[in-house]
Amino acid sequence: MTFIHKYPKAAKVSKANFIVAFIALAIGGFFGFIQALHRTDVFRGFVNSGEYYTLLTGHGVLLALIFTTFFIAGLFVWGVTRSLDREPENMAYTWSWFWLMVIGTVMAAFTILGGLVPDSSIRAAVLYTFYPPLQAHPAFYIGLAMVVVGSWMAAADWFWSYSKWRDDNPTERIPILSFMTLFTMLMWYVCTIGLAIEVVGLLIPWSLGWVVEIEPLLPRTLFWFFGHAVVYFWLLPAYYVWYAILPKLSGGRLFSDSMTRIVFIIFLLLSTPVGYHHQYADAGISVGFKFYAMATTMMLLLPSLMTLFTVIASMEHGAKQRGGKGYFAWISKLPWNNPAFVGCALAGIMFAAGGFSGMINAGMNINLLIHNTIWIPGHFHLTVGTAVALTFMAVTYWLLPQLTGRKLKFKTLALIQPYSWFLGMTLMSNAMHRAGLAGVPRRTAEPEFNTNAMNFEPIFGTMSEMKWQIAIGGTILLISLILFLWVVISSWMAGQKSEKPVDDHIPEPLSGVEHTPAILDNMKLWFALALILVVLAYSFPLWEMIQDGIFSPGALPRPS
Ligand code: HEM
Ligand SMILES: [Cu+2]
Repeated sequence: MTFIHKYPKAAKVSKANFIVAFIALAIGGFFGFIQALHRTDVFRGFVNSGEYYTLLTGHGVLLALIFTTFFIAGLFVWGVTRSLDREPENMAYTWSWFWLMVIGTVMAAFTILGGLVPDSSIRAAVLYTFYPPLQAHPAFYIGLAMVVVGSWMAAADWFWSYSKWRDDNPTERIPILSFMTLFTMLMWYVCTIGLAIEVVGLLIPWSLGWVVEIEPLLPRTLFWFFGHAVVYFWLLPAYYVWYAILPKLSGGRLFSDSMTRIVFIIFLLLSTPVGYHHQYADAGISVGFKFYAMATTMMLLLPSLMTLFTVIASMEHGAKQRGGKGYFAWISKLPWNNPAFVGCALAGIMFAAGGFSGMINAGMNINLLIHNTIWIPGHFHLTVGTAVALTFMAVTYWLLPQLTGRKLKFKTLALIQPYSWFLGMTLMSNAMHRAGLAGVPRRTAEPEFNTNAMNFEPIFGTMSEMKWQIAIGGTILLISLILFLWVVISSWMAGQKSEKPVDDHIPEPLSGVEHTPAILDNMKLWFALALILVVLAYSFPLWEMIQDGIFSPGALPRPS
């Protein structure tokens, strides 16, 4: 018996979410490949430079917003169902949030792709941050709003299952998979408040022409209220996999239940108040508030370092069960031939590298050196583009058999896939970081390497070498993506049917829930604290903006 035999209804929901996620991944990834060739001047025949921004918007929205959200929904349906041992409470309700998100996605995608139709008035080349004064067709914002409302309903679905389970199990501790899900979604509720106010209060009325002018600083601030926490909305499900599944894949057990819970609580508390660290270069926000955001951001290093420790300790335990010895020699005993393990492990290594460049982004003064350069895409292709995306791909190799009741096909190709993603990303991201240090901007269709107007002087290597690394890296990534889709589609369609297509048992943690203080499960307490921290972080700067005249059209806010 595996998941699909025990919970056929939930399996269907998870699979439906995964289908949408993988379509978004396929289209978005293909756009990424075109971008990598176009902006390096290696091949510019796919689109013209005006259309580049349409592709870039499609790439950012489809990958960072749609692929992630649908994959996370599929993963959480699996985890909540399994850990509470119950199917969703009401299937009509469950399918309604799924379809709401699908319709919203189609609307947003349609407006973006409209930009590729000559003379079309439907377009949305506003990039995935959609800052005014860039304006999209109203259906773009309405579609995205539907996706967010759908995700709120999905979270409510999981809280609903949880409360029913609680009625039947009044004294039990929240099972760890559900704990991680619920805390991630509490954080999602907090941070999407900013996005909802921005989209519903400002952007939709403005795109419909009901409001003539809006001051860019306010939507930018509301966007980043959401925009930093959203990175944890992507990352926490990857942590979920690293905490709950990776130890098992390494042949061991999770090191500590309470450490896991503490990490998720810290993320709930600190993810939202730090949004200003994306606005270090924005005028109109006093430097003191930016400093506060920097300090809280640095505190967020703590739960990531705790994760590093716990995950490596769990892997070491696994390797030692398999006969590993010594301080480092155990590493060779890890299952380096299991694609699900390899993908998660390589994703973790990339995340450590992304953490280092992230610290530079987070430093208020050093940030100015790399602000809006291609260093930034270099950074987030390590974090969301690999730590998250590669973990999701890898765990699919383990989840898909459970959801379909079929064995994985083409194991060798599946094994090459994470290694090739790692290689492609090493090339592309490394060169992006270095080109960014030399001053090459992000979000531009032009090669910008050796024009007469500007001469970018690298500290190390040459511009042409970096440009080729980006193009070759992007091509290897596309090949890796095709391998992934090939393995998934063929296993899904034609994998051998089996009662137990994969070992899906998850062992108990080494230090279990009996050592975990009960207060960690107090959701009301942590949620209230999170709200208080947000109010503290945002009320003073917003008040300052109002004082500066943000609501009088045309008035330029200045810090007082
Ligand atoms: C096939 C693999 C990929 C390739 C070749 C690729 C390539 C690129 C390139 C070249 C850019 C920079 C464009 C510019 O600033 O002018 C970019 C931007 C971006 N990529 Fe990727 N990428 C890939 C995968 C991913 C994944 C998996 C994610 C997220 C899950 C992602 C998220 C983003 C985002 C959010 C942007 C910024 C868009 C913007 O500035 O509005 N990419 N990508
Ligand atoms: Cu951030």
